[in-house]
Amino acid sequence: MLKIYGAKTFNAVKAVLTTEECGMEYEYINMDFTKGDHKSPDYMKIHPLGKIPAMEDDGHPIFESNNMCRYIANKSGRKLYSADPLEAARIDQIVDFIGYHVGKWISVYFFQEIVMKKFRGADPDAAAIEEAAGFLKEQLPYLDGLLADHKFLCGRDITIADTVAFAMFMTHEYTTFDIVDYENIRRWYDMMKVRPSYAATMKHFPGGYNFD
Ligand SMILES: N[C@@H](CCC(=O)N[C@@H](CS)C(=O)NCC(=O)O)C(=O)O
Repeated sequence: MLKIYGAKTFNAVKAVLTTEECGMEYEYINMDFTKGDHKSPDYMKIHPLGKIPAMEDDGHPIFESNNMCRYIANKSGRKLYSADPLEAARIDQIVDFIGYHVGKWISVYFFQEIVMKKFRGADPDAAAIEEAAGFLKEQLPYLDGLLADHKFLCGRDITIADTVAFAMFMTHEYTTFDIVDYENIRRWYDMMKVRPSYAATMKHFPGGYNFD
């Protein structure tokens, strides 16, 4: 059985949401950053850098959340992924676009307005947020356009591009990042949120990314 080690972070949500969508059995192990669970010698055998999330499949350690999602999808019989190289590349290009671009900038809001403000008691860096907002303004219309033509980011079926992106977009509920100008992203987000996988996932993350 899969063992997923997570905490309240979007990277952990990606992995659990993907597992739920794929209908795979798993055990969720909640890691407490404040107690240093992620730096314990046992956990460092699973993730050598002591980062969250990570997983084990029959004792085999796997880390990096997008890679975990792809592995889970492949293992499930390629639900949410594809055996066809071209289809797989089309899914991966959106996963990478989220990882290297859109998600990177959404993370700035998460870091500044949740990590810095709530955990470190510091004022969010307005210039960093403004820079992120500028890049998102350039990048989000592309995703909105994809969703104008399709129900999901890569077509009519849900893929790991959706689960990876959704976990990042959840940030808009807890920070000043907003998607009000993107009608199709909003529709997709609301549709993803009523899927049974979301409710099942959020049992492990009570309160979402809110740490009040
Ligand atoms: N690229 C990695 C990021 C993992 C990561 O940086 N996790 C953070 C929390 S979001 C962490 O564990 N930070 C604690 C640390 O680095 O000590 C992934 O997608 O899994």
